[in-house]
Amino acid sequence: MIIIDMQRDFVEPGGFGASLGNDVSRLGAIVPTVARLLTGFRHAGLPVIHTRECHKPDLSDLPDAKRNRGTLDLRIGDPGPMGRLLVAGEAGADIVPELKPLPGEAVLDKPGKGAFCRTNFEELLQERDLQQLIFAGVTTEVCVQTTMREANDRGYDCLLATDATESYFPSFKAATIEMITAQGGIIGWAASTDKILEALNA
Ligand code: TIU
Repeated sequence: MIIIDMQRDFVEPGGFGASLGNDVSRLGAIVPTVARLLTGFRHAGLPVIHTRECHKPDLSDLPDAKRNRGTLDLRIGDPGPMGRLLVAGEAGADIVPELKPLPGEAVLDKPGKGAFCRTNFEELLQERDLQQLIFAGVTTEVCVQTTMREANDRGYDCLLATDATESYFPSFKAATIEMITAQGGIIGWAASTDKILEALNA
């Protein structure tokens, strides 16, 4: 199970997602569903990898092209109510408490939207001998979809948990699920948390 960026910065008021002008309540609403899926994976003894989109405190891994986006009055690295926006070690960069990683679950910090870009994600997958990846997290069309596309090109089978992912834009989530699964699974597949748990328990 790959849980993408379930961080306070995206899910809670006062974080990076809110700084971009988004209503974050849609994202907070999926936390119990992601937790249910996570519990299923933990009970099945299957590997879990958590990712966090965040930058080094000196912002040396933050390209100007990324910093100079959004509402420029509050940018990545600037101080907000949960610490500096999207900076490693700050409260906002933490994974929400309900999904706190257990010891033994990898936590991958990534400077980009996709988890493969400038990280050791592929090594983590290879060390665990993983071929089939089930994705949850936020946001569907940004970090989740980018990572699924990168994984698909690297030869992994990808499945998106449709009710354990969310976007600030409902139409973007729907379009993402459609475009991933179109053309016989051009990027991968999609299934509900209930269906995935049913398969894990079978
Ligand atoms: N803004 C938005 O929809 N997403 C991000 O910036 N990052 C992730 O998706 N994690």
